[in-house]
This record gives sequence, structure tokens and C-alpha cells, in this order.
Amino acid sequence: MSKNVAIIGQTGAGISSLVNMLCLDANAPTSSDTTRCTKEGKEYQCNLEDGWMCQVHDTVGLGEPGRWQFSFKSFKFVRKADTWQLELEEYLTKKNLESWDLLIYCIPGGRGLLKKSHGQNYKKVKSMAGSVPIVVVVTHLENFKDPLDSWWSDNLSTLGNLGIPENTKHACITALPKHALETFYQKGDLYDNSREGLKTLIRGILWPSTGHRRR
Ligand SMILES: Nc1nc2c(ncn2[C@@H]2O[C@H](COP(=O)(O)OP(=O)(O)OP(=O)(O)O)[C@@H](O)[C@H]2O)c(=O)[nH]1
Ligand SMILES: [Mg+2]
Repeated sequence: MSKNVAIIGQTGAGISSLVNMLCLDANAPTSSDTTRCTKEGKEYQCNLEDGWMCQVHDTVGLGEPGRWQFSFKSFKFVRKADTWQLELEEYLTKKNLESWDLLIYCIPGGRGLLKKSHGQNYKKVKSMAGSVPIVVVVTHLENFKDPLDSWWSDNLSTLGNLGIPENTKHACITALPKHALETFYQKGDLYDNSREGLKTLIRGILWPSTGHRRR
């Protein structure tokens, strides 16, 4: 049976961009608008390496806890963030949580981008996950010093404040498309390294006893 990986995070963290890195034919919509781009979950085929296939699921982004507002749909006061969380929970449940093999929680690590709400949403995702493993992918690091992975050790106190344990399996990357990295940053190889780092992280969880390389 095919393995299932859900990519989850706060809206704008780069969820759909990660899907496009992993599944080259996906063309999952992405947007720099302030409004939410992905309105429903969708799955794509991912070839992690020759013969190593899994399903990668793009999901609706989580929100920041905001003001209460009246919903005429449910005829009660709701918070937008709560309805978005509900949409995600429904998607994960509909697909049957037992069948999830991995949840990837995505956070933006660029300067000034991480907020308290990323930690609050991490806690929500943890409570939804049960025994399903969660890893963290830190995006928006194209301007960070090399190697990008040093972001994690440099930011242990921030991670601690967000409630993300130091020993969480992770990848520190940029999820910008290759053409953007080549054109605006002259860093095309950063795309290849980021993509490989992400795939290695996933392979290590989905096929731990195989040394990640062989079936
Ligand atoms: N600079 C930079 N921009 C990124 C990175 N990852 C994603 N983006 C940009 O951030 C914006 C949002 O990315 P998406 O992948 O659409 O984010 P999302 O989490 O799917 O957001 P919604 O679907 O709107 O909830 C897009 O303009 C992306 O190109 C990154 O690593 N670095
Ligand atoms: Mg999206």
C-alpha cells in the first residue's frame, strides 16, 4: 500500500511550494497574497527515488487566532482560525489518520517571519497526529548562511519557545522555485540541495531500516 505524507503549516509558510518541490508535475497553486491560496487538500504522486513512491498531500493552511466573528453558515460566533483548523482535521480524518505515515510541519525561518502562532499551531498538529511521526521543515532560508542546517542549532531557544523539541527530525531549506533562485539569487544549487534534503528526511522516516538509499 502506498505511503501517505501530509504537509501542514500556517498559511503562507510554504506548504504548496514544498509539494511542488517533491512532485515536479504537481503545479499546486502558490501565492504571495495575504489571503489563503489553498482552499482544499489534494494529493499528488511523489517519486522520492527510483521506485520509492509515496502520496504527498497539500493541505489548507492554519491561521492565527483572530477575532470572533458571526458565521451565518453555522449560525454562531466562530474564529476564522478555528474553522481552518476544522477543515484540516476533516481532511486528515476523511483520509483516515491510521493511514498517515508522516506529517511534515512547515515553518518559515527567514528573519522576522516566525510568530508565536507557529508554535500554537504546532501544538494543535501534535494533538491531531496521535502516534503519526511529525518532522519540521524550515523554509525561507535562501538568505541564511551556509550550511542552511545550522539554522536549527542557531535557533534552539526560539524553537524551545515555540514548543518544538530540539531533537525533532528536520530539514532547513528554501522552497523557492529553481528559476527564482537562479534568476534573483544566482543560487540554483540551493534548490537541488534543498530538494535532496527534503527527500532524504522523508525517506529516513518512511523506510528507516533501509539506510534510506535501497529498497
Ligand atoms: N523567499 C521564499 N519564499 C517562499 C519560500 N517558500 C514559499 N515561498 C513563497 O511564499 C508564498 C507562499 O507560499 P505557498 O507555498 O503558497 O504557501 P502555503 O503555505 O501553501 O500558503 P496557502 O496555500 O496560502 O495557505 C509564495 O509566494 C511562495 O513562492 C521560501 O523558502 N522562500
Ligand atoms: Mg498552499
